Amino acid sequence: MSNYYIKNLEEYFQIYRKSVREPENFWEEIAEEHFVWRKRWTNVMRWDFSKPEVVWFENAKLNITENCIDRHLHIRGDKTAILFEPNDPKEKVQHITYNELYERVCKMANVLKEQGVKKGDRVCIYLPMIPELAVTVLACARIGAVHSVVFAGFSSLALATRINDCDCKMVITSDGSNRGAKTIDLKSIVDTALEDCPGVESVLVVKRINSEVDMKEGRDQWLQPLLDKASSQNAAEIMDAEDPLFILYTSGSTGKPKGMVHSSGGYMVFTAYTFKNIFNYQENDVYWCTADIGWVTGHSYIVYGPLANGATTVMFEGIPTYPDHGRFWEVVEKHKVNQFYTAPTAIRALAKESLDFVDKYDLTSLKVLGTVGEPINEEAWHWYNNNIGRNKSPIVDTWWQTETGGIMISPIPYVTPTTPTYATLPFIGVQLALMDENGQELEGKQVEGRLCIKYPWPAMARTIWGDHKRYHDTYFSAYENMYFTGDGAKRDAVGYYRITGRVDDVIIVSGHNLGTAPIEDSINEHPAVAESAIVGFPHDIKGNALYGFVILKEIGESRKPDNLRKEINQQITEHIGPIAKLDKIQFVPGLPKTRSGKIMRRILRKVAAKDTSDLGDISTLLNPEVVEAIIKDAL
Ligand code: 7RM
Repeated sequence: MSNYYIKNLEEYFQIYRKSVREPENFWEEIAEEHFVWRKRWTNVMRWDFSKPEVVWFENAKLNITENCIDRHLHIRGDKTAILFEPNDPKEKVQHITYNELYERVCKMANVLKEQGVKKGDRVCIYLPMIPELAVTVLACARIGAVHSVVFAGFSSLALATRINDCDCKMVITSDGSNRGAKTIDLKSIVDTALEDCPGVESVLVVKRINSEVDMKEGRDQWLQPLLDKASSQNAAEIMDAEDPLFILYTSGSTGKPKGMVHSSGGYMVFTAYTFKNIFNYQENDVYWCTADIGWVTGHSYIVYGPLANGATTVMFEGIPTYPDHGRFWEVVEKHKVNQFYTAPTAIRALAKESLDFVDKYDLTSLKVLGTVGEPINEEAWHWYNNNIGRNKSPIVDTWWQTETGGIMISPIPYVTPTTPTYATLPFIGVQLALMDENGQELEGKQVEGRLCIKYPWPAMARTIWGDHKRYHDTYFSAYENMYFTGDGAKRDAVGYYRITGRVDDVIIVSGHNLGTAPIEDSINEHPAVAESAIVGFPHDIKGNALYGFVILKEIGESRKPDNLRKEINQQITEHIGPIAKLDKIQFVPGLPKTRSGKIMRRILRKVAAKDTSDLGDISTLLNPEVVEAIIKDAL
């Protein structure tokens, strides 16, 4: 795998230029040299963004698990593939070698088959960060079933919506999960969800916390006895490069989540190639991404990207603050972690605590640090660089999305000089554009606009499950022949990109995408609520927190405001999950609206940020008088 690494900046520019001038030749060489295919493609790619239609490695056949597991067995069968670090630091660590991973995935694949899961069927995985999660994901991929992992912090309602949207016939869950000092009853959340999921025929349950659970006769089974009986050999299903590998839901500007559909071949090539170069992974390194596999970061950079490179990937069940604020650094020391990839929100939370939690540990193994999920602020960047990287480990600020499948903008460590808060340069093969509001591309340096992508890349999502029109309308209709990301960005004097944040109705809280619409829908279901609008406001740990402006019905006004606030948050927790709770709720007499009835969120954002000196032009409002009342009572 010689020419797999980018060695210096000159080489980066050289390869980048080639990837733009001859994208097909470029990706063909990568695909040919670094992966195993059952059958070669007849055509590298074709595309038409007006439909949109994108095909990579047309007619090629493969199974991604042969690339992530089988092909490593004869060269690194005894190497640790997954290093499991439990929530409780006193519980034994598990080193799962490639040989063992092969066996576990094959057994699980055979169980799924015996239970009637077939190629193309959707399987919902609702599991905590335990090895079974990675094993189940891979087992689905092995038999060609489409996995839909739902983050185990989502509520039963959110789970039910996702199960029904893609007609999952099976759910895999556990009795419960460990989170710091708490345990969560996952099985009962699943039971509640399944009251509204008539299509689910069977539930497999992993034992994790040994809690009492209800097992529904004819539907629910413990997983372990099934695994014990299963064969440890399984012939991988041969998949088309364009066959869907997984569905992963992300928030949108309507209440319904979007099930992004990812391909098998292109996704594999791009996640593996980005992983190797962006983390500079070397054969004996230990790599740790702290994300949950319930998010895309976990799919691409805990499971598929690292395993396709034969890496050792750490899976951490716990939270950064348990048993204390030193946990991350304790784990780095314990496993001699070389690459560490986390979210700015975690860095900010830990930066608030005493440096004693850091200084106790030997962090000299670290070679590359990464961030993802939201813009990192200057202060957090410096804290990370000074105290964790000791000014020696480069920080890769990686920008990408659930929709892009893999990292799109990032420095290459030891190659691209970094600038705090800048994601820097497009990755190889990624053609960016900044657009102004009139649909003109902004050329040259020192410009700011909406971030678009001009040309397909192998890991881009192919559609939204069951709604191709929405895929087109959301991403390909704003600008002709371009994918619109929903983010704003600026390009500086040297051509580096800095992401400025969302320009649509998505708010990033602690690195998680939250759509305003589903949260507002949830608030509005409260019997005392007439209407609501939520906006983000700056929060020193979460990046953004949520501020709700709520109009009450007559009946609501006689009730204690704090009780109502609690009830509203309780309801959001039930509908979506605790991540979507509001930090502040202000009861207002009205919402500022344009003549076409659109809420002018710009004004609400200023109120929430306590910055109302310049509200801009509010003369177009239908009800300008309401603005003053809102400002007067701002929290
Ligand atoms: C990987 C992931 C996507 C949104 C994206 C941005 C924001 C992600 C960065 C970032 C600034 C970054 N997928 N975002 N990475 N903003 N700098 N390095 O997070 O689908 O959950 O979110 O996250 O707004 O559009 S995601």
